[in-house]
Amino acid sequence: MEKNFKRTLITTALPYANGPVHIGHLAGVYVPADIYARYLRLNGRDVVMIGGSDEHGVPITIRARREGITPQDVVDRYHKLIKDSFEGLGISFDIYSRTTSDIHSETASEFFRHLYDNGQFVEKTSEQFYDEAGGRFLTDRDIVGECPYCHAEGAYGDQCEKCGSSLSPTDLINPRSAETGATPVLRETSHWYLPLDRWQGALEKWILEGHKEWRTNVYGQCKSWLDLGLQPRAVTRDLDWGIPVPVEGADGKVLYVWFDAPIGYISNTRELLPDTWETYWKDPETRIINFIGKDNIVFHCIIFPAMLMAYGDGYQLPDNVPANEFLNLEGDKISTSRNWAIWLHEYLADFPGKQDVLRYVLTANAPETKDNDFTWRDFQARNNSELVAILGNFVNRAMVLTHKYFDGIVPQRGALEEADVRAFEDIRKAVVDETAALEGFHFRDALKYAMEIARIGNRYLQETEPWKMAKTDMARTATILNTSVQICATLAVAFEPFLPFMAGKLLAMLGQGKITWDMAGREDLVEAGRRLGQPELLFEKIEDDAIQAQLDRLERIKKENQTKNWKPEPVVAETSFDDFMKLDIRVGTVLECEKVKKSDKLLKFRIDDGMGGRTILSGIAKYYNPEDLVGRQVCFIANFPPRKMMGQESQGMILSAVNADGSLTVVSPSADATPGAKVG
Ligand code: B3M
Ligand code: ZN
Repeated sequence: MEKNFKRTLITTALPYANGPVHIGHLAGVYVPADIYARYLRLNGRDVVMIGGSDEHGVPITIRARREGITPQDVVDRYHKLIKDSFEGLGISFDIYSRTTSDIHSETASEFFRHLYDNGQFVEKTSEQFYDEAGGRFLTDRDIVGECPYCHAEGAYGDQCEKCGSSLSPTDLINPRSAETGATPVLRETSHWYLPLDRWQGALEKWILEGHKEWRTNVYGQCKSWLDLGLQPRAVTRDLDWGIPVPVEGADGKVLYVWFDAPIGYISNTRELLPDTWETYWKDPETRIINFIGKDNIVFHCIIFPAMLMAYGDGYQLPDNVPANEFLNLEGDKISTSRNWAIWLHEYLADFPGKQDVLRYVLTANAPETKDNDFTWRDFQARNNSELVAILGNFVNRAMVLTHKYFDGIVPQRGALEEADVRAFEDIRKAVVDETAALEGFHFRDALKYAMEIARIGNRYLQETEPWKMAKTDMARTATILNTSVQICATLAVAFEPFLPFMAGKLLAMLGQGKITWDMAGREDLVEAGRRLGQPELLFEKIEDDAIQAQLDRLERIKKENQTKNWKPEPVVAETSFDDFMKLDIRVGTVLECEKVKKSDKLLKFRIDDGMGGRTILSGIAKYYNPEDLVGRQVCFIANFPPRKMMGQESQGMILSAVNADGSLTVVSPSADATPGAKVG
């Protein structure tokens, strides 16, 4: 472990170019990877950070077919969107390329060919569904039919989206090809498999013995895969979208997307560094770190390493795979198909100039050891009470006071007093803790230590009160503000990996050019006499209406989803006419209607029931303005016993329909009926 590496290769999971990137991707992979890369660069370490779009795989072909465009159109669209939005957030890839590049298909083909030539595959024949009309093999998703459970039409060969049952194509009633409508037939096909079982021992030794320091979630998943015993995995598919299998007699076959995608890390390194890429992959003094989400652990810790070992030729395995758990959104799993996400490109458009706020919140809440929740209220609170009130506030006070008392010129300091010495000591301690946390991939903790520096700064100003001191002792004031400016410089360094936009702004204000990590905590980084820039606010308050707009959007999406997935409640057990006749349902006219005090649910009705009138309470206050109901007719059950609700008596029950989104609609006669008329 404690090896001295010469260089670091950081890889980030390649997002599918099948949709935009959302906060779950960011929190899981790209923000932590970027923090780490920036931190290493500040340390002057040799580091490259590799990214790119994963542009193969079945979902891309399905989307293309649905939209009537080509798979290439799909990936062109999303690759650009993803690349631009990463750039907008300041994710500092050294290269962000794509798996449809020539260099990638060449690299992946050569990789396959090398394994093939060296007897690293086994070939196996199996039966798969084939579309004779379309002349191609079908994946489970390409087959549709009637769901055997809910009888919905258009269920897929792997799942019914209506009732959620998971299926296999043979379960479907009247299965047919989604593309041509033909009935699929079983046909023999042969594929190449990577015999993972051959690598079982080597993988156990490498992970279970050699990498006990990995995160428990990663180590644990690997261990359970290994304990189950590894099986050969198919690395080719019958598909027309992907990298053609580069051997004779493999027409219509492509590399499985999970075979080619990780090779994308290699291709992209080659594209970035045509002459030196091999040192980043084959020199044992290179440290490879894979940033991924937890659903990718097996591919990065078992399958890709087995591929690299099978290839040989000095390929190095990752030294660490800091996989994160999942981020939820407002208590619900993030889902692309349900549109339950905050999309990066939309965030950047809705909150211009607030990239760092998102980076901050996603790091403070990073799902490092368990799933975590993003909420807009927490986003607002962290901005307003941490970024604005602690970090922004300290820097602003230090800058404004230096301008006020010393015309923005860093004053010469005198001898340090106890408070100054203590502040510097505390800060250096926080920097040491932050450094250790960063080295250990504990980015949440690292961010807390960085914030601690700003807290120390605020406490220092509170204690030394330069605004009072300035009335009596300008020499002491000079020392305090000199110290405060030094603390600002430390903040710029300590926060650069997390909040690069803020750091850039702050460094400009401080007139500070290049920075390095070892500058953090220094007492003389900004020399006396230097002219500071105009103080600018680093963060601004986020108001309720901006947050409300986001919550409204999510509420709308939730409603849409409820309506889309809604099924009428099953009809209850049979009953008889006689039983029905026991309920006395009548029409009444609403004479008065008002909200019940202290209840957000209840409305109180005065009803003309043709029998002298009655009072009924009904839980529909969320869906109606009481005034709008006056004069309308309703149906109500007239022979329920009176019942107390919120201290008031209700003499019956107003009938309403329960809608897909849970809202209630009052049942009214289609034309005026006589008050008191019986319904039946
Ligand atoms: N495209 C899967 C994912 O986004 C995938 C990662 C590839 S990394 C080589 O979950
Ligand atoms: Zn179903």
